[in-house]
Amino acid sequence: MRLMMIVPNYHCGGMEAVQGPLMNTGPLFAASAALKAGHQVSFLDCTAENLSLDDCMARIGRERPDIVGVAVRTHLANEALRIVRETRRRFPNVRTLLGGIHATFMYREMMDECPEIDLVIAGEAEVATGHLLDALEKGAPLACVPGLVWRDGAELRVNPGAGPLKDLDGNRPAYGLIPNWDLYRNHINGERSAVVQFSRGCVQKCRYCSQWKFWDTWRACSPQVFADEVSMLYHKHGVRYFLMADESPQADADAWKGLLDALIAKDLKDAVFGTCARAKDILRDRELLPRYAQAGFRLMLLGAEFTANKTLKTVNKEQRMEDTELAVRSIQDAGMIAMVDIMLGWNNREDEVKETLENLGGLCADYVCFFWTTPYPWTDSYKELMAEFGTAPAYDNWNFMTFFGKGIDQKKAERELVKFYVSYHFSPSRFFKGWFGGPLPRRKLYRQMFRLGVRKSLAQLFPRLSGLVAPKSGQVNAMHYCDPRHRWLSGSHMADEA
Ligand code: B12
Ligand code: SF4
Repeated sequence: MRLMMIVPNYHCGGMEAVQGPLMNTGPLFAASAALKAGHQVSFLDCTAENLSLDDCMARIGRERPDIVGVAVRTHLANEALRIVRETRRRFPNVRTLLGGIHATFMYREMMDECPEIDLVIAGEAEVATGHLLDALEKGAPLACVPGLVWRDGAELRVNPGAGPLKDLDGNRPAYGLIPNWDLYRNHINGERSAVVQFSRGCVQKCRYCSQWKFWDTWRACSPQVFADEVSMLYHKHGVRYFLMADESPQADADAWKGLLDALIAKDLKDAVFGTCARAKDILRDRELLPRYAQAGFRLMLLGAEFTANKTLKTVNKEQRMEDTELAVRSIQDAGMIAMVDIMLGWNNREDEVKETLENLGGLCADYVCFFWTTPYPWTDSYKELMAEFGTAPAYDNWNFMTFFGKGIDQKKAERELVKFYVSYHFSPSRFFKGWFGGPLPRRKLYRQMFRLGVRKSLAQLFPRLSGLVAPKSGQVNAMHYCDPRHRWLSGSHMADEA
């Protein structure tokens, strides 16, 4: 069978503006078993190539696949439906398949709304995609494909899933499907980049988080397999920036230490790694942090989320603001850059935004990034947040950049955020520490990111300058986003029983 994996085109600023155009590895992982079973798979990243729907259809027309598989995260859902509908209209014999976190939890809503969707794989898709293509090729019953949602006449059948994938070593992403690595030149060091994954899942259960329910249990591949893969990307494809897709890669102290040793043994000069980390793992590893830097880790992203310890407790975050502050200092002392995420709007109140900005004064992070609270339908806090916010925007705007509530004037708040960015990142002490402090690799990267931040902020404040000041690669320049073109919908999107 010929499967064509498609990433819908989507740009919204935010992390793409900071990190640059990075690949969606979901379909690459999902393709692994299918390739091993001898099926043909291709990969079309409409985001990286900034392709219109027509361009996307032209590619399908050229490749003539038997089945089109579309990656669906929440912000991609509407564009995914457009692709599916247009595929059916232009190529009636091509089957349509969806996968990804949004399709996993919201398949019923999607399939009810769009009869052109033939199939959905719910959950981790490595094993199921292989089985599905085998079954379609042999005309075998679809009931045997784990986690598959399919149409049996007018009925929707939901096959039991296989559970979390255990064999991570045996199901590595098919990076070989990437047609052009230059599409993924990041903004951090300007080099080719790859999104890589060591572990899946998280050991915490934050109430707002959309991730831990998807992955269920925490697991990792073996450090050697991961290091070999990274080394292959470095030597064969010239990748120099690696962003980890993991939620909490350091959760198992021994596995993480093994990974650092394996990477150090590879001696990948100039390789830069960025990863999320929990403050508590950083504090546990304070002695080990120089080894992180030695292995190439330069950019550590901490989810501080809230500055008020009371809110952190309410959301089950299992960390205090003091932990983040100490983790930030420890990361910097070890010669790495500490980025911190803050979530705004939880209480739908302007004074909370103001208080958060005031409380951040004591945090010495190199960069602070803000996101608006986004209540995904399958999260524990969804109902209470929606009761407060009342309305939800169209899925295109579920992107952490759009605030759902009426209690905060987003435009006004973002003007305050820009002022905060300038005063925080240009404070003389922070500026000198970042620009001149720590070892050379840290200083170099800091300066590069600082210049980028200045250019992006100028483009944000004075859009007419963006042609002059913004980087040439990538489609996105604004750090903030609120797209008035999208319709605001009333009503809620209820979680399904997936
Ligand atoms: C790396 C990353 C990025 C990178 C790269 C983005 C990219 N192109 O993928 C950057 C930094 C640019 C980024 C930006 C954004 N991101 Co992001 N990102 C991630 C991160 C950390 C890893 C993604 C990943 O590679 N996962 C590993 C793969 C293997 O998992 P997977 O995609 O779920 O794939 C599996 C299954 O879902 C399935 N599958 C996936 N696709 C398909 C397709 C088919 C056909 C099939 C059958 C199966 C299938 O099979 C895979 C293997 O089992 C995730 C969190 C996470 N751990 O997933 C957030 C995450 C995907 N991002 C998220 C968001 C919201 C964004 C932004 C909107 C934020 C912002 N405003 O900046 C932007 C959107 C950018 C864009 N253009 O789409 C959310 C999405 C939430 C949701 N419910 O949909 C996540 C889940 C984080 C979160 N906190 O909730 N992101
Ligand atoms: S620590 Fe991060 S990944 Fe883990 S549950 Fe909380 S928000 Fe989600």
